[in-house]
Amino acid sequence: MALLEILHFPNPRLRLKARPVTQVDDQVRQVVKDMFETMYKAPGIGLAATQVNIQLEVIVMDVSEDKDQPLCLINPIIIESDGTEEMQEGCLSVPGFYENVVRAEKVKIQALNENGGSFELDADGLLAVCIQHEMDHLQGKLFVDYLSPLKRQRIKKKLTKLEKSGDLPNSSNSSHAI
Ligand code: K1U
Ligand code: ZN
Repeated sequence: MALLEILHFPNPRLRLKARPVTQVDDQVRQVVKDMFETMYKAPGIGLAATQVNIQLEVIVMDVSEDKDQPLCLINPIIIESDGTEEMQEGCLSVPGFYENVVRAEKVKIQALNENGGSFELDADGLLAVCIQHEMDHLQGKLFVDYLSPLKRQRIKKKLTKLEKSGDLPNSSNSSHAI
């Protein structure tokens, strides 16, 4: 297994669109394993392949308290959505910043698992938010895109400075005021 490097906003590679996986083979399963290792180490509750510079529609997640419910989504599509909900979000690619975002309250998705099997999942709460956040990554979209241009610009400036100085903190151990 290998730890993968997580790209940080405003890296332009975070804006690339992922392409669907055509065959869920051993190479894809290795990417999934490496992404789980990277997500758990960060630590985070989700990770999209785009964040580790892989342009494939692959997402790993685990929103459980005990970190014992790994979930892999390959080529996910939202087939139903309902309601709206506002929740605070973070992002491993935007370390240290947490902001409220409005998203669908419930989503039903269809995806492939790491064995290539198709499944459907009804999600609400944090799981629904995380799925939508990660699916945005696959389209090159970040949660900062839902904020005002002023807030986004401030975050960009701070992260650019921190990246240059080598002081970029881990997302889980610090937060910044904007
Ligand atoms: O996509 C990512 O960068 C992962 C992101 C997922 C996410 C979090 C919150 C709302 C929507 C999507 C994270 O995991 S940020 C880190 C985080 O939330 C966390 C870290 C440690 C413990 C618990 C949560
Ligand atoms: Zn994110």
